[in-house]
Amino acid sequence: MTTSPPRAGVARPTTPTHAPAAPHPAAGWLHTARFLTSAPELHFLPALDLPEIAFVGRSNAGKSTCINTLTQQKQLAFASRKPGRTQHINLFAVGRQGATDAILADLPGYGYAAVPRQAKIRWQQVMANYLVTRKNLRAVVLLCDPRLGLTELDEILLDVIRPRVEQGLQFLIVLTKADKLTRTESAAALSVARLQAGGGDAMLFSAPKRIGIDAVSARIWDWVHRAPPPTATPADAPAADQP
Ligand SMILES: Nc1nc2c(ncn2[C@@H]2O[C@H](COP(=O)(O)OP(=O)(O)O)[C@@H](O)[C@H]2O)c(=O)[nH]1
Ligand SMILES: [Mg+2]
Repeated sequence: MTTSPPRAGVARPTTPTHAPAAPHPAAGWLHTARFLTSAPELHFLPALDLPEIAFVGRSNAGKSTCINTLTQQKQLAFASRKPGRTQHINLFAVGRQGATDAILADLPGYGYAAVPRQAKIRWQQVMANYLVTRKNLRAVVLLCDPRLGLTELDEILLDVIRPRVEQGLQFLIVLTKADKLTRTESAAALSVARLQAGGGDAMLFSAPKRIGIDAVSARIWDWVHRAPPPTATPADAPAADQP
């Protein structure tokens, strides 16, 4: 039997072997993110009973760009970058209006050389206090420029959260600006970061090349909608200063 060639300009109907995959709900869900509140210290933040995902990293690591890319909003993370607000913890609500089911927390960037010493020390206290005692913290995303690798302050942060990671706090290193690396460099940076992540994971990310956006979005969605909450919260743990 012969088949006639398709006429020019007329697409031959094809039967797809697989139905097109339904889009993952993570992207649409993250797009609902909106500014909730901003606070200079932990005790000014509202106590919330929703899983919270904290974004941390040194200044210039690409944290604002990552949050804006994941939420598909050009100004979300930059909107809070008003003078005097740079050292604040900014919270964003996620979920349909009236059905908020998670919080994104944008923590102040650290390691910026021009910041006075007192401000650096204050930052470390605010950050450590938040990471150790924020009850509803479900996961930490550490943004890292793989050309610099983890810095001393990143290592301190890892030490601070390690006990909570052992209790089920989720942890992910996002290697930003992956477009600046060759394939070989990316693979090497990823395996180093996976070792450094301890109980967590690492992923490559690039805003302009759109690398890792779906994977990081899906991971955040899973933390909120699939992962079991940590086994112990700071509320369950005995206070350190008790006999
Ligand atoms: N090439 C490239 N540059 C990026 C990427 N993400 C951020 N940047 C750039 O890195 C600089 C710092 O980014 P920003 O998001 O403000 O970092 P933050 O200080 O951690 O919030 C800016 O010039 C960004 O344009 C990326 O994925 N690829
Ligand atoms: Mg920023």
